[in-house]
Amino acid sequence: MTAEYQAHGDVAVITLNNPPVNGLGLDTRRGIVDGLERAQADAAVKAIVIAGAGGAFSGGADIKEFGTDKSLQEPNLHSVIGAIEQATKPVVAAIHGVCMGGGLELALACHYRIAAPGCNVALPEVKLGLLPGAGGTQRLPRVVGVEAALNMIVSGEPVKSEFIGAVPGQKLFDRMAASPGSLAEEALAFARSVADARPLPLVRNLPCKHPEGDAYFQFARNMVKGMARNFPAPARCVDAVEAATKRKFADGLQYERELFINLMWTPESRALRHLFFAERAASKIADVPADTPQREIRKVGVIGAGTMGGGIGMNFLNAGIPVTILEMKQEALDRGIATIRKNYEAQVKKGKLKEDKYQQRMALLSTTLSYDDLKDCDLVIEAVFEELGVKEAVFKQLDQVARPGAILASNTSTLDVDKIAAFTRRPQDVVGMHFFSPANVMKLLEVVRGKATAKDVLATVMAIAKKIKKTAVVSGVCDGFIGNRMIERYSQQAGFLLDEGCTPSQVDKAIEKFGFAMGPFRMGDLAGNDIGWAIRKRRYVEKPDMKYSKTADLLCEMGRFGQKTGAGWYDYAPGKRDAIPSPVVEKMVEEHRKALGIAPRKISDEEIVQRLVYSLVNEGAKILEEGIAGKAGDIDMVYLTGYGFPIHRGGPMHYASEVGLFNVVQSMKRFARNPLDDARSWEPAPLLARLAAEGKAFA
Ligand code: T1G
Repeated sequence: MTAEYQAHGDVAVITLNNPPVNGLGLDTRRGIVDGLERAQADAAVKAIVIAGAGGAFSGGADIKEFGTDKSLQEPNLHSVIGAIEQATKPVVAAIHGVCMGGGLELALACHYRIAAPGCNVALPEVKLGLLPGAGGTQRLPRVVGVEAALNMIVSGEPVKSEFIGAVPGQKLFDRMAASPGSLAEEALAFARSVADARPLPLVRNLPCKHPEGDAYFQFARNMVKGMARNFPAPARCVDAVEAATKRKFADGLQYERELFINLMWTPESRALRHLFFAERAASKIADVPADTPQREIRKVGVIGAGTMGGGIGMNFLNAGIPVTILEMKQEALDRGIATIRKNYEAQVKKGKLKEDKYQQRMALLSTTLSYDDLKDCDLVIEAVFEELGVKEAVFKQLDQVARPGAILASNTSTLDVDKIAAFTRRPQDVVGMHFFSPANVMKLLEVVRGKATAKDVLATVMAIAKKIKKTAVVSGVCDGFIGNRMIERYSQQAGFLLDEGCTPSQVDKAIEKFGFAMGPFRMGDLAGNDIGWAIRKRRYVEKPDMKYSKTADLLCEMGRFGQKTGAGWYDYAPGKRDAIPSPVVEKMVEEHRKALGIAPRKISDEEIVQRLVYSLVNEGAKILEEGIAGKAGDIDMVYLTGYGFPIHRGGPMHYASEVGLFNVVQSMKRFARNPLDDARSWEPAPLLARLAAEGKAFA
């Protein structure tokens, strides 16, 4: 059983023991109810304690059960909560570590609660697109007050138990234990002290009012509307808590239940639940066991003090890891260090970084012009010019000086990591660590696994990625790895849409309405259109049969590289970043169409979005099938954390599964019939075609 029963004299203790966070799965719920029955049937038992084994009281309902009948199977969480409230002997919750979601709701049903300090207390359901669905919106306001409860429920953020316990008049905790270590004993003693107390106190019987109800909830609704653009749950949280102040408890509970069930089936909640697991699964590599020994990373070397090198270095400084940055020339080094200082000083100015922390981080930074100073680094990351010859020189030097066992990483965004590894006598120590610009800001890190990359190198890099707060996703070696390989198809479609009748701002507006942070043309102007130009020039040689719109090249031939040249797909006022539709560009596109004899047609937003998003999906399916990405969820994580895909859509692969792969393939067949499009690129990846034919989704 994942809920163990033990009598300690006249107190029965039911211990939740469902690792890793004592999720309230069916088996655990059964164990609680059985334990309550056993304790009430035993005349020697005067009181009952519910506690959690390991580091948590309970992390809430078992999210893995959502969408399965297990989560509804009796005893469901409501029945367990009812059994606790109706117990004939006092039930005391002994809370430590983590008390979240259904775990907190279960504790709120107990007659008493004793908490150890340091426990994270939260109702985080809103982060899953839900709201507390087992009484949390009705009980929490009754013990911590309406406003504190609503803040916790709408934010989903944890609050430390000692902070709550210190609030005058709070009724969440009847007692604070001295420490997590003394909680068990103190809970037993407290249970004995209330063994004869009658009537047994119920949170549901406490009053729940707000002095300026209507005004407060109107204010709350206005606040929530601003922060919850694409998500329905926060507004429903306000509705549920308001019901707690206006309806009888039972009615409020029923209303909460209705709201919860409705939210459970929203695409936004399905997307957030998918991403909850996808984010955690991304750090797991199928053939690298979780207990693979890791190499210790005490000191990091970065080669190249340019924009990328400096940003990469900052990640490690921020995590308290000493960094040595190597450059070839002193002025390049000075420029790089000055940029790092400027970045930190900007954060200090905004109050995001304390001055002493800034100084601490700079104290961890050393610079050098000599490879010899990298000899005791445990991890060296090169961020030099993206040209294989330059990488070869760097890795040959590194091979000479780096200590045995040092991990040698390349920040390359397109080059073959296997070729780079072959420049050394230690290919097993070579890996790609592809950061995204700005490297100290973007969460995504593509960890590129070479054929020879050792498993402990991968395990170490995935662990250090977590330490520097990156979302690491493993990619195999191919041109563009996962993200850039997919965005190439996306950009290809964006160009065709211009040829066929769209303006840059029409395409951008359509995809930004879908939820992307930035459309392809605004993105190009930000990143620099010359980057794509260089890749296409290479592509024209390597893959002459690959079709592209010429507009992007024409734009670059006009020197319109984007914000960095003051003009790109859009015009920009001097020193400003606001994208202004450009008559010059629109004229260039019109003339280009005329030269091709293309009569422009009106293209719907729906077609724009489908062609852009499904081009990602099709390439993603190929990446999955080739084993470049291990899981569809990994591809979603790449696109969310590196390319601004809308979170409420769950990522390209999840979104395609939601639309239905059959429908995606049907649309692709329609696009393939468009003579101006590239029929070949709409041939469904075999995996996509198979899943669609079988009526399946991406796993
Ligand atoms: N259900 C199932 N698995 C869970 C889980 C949960 N509630 N919480 C965590 N896990 C798994 C997670 O997938 C990972 O698994 C492992 O535990 C460690 O997680 C009616 C319906 C608790 C603060 O939203 O916030 O109650 O990858 O890496 O950093 O109102 O997990 O190892 O196989 O995050 O120490 C509400 C979600 C549910 C809490 C621990 N509860 N979890 O953080 O570890 S809905 C939540 C967290 C609900 C009721 C409703 C965090 C944590 P694996 P981790 P961590």
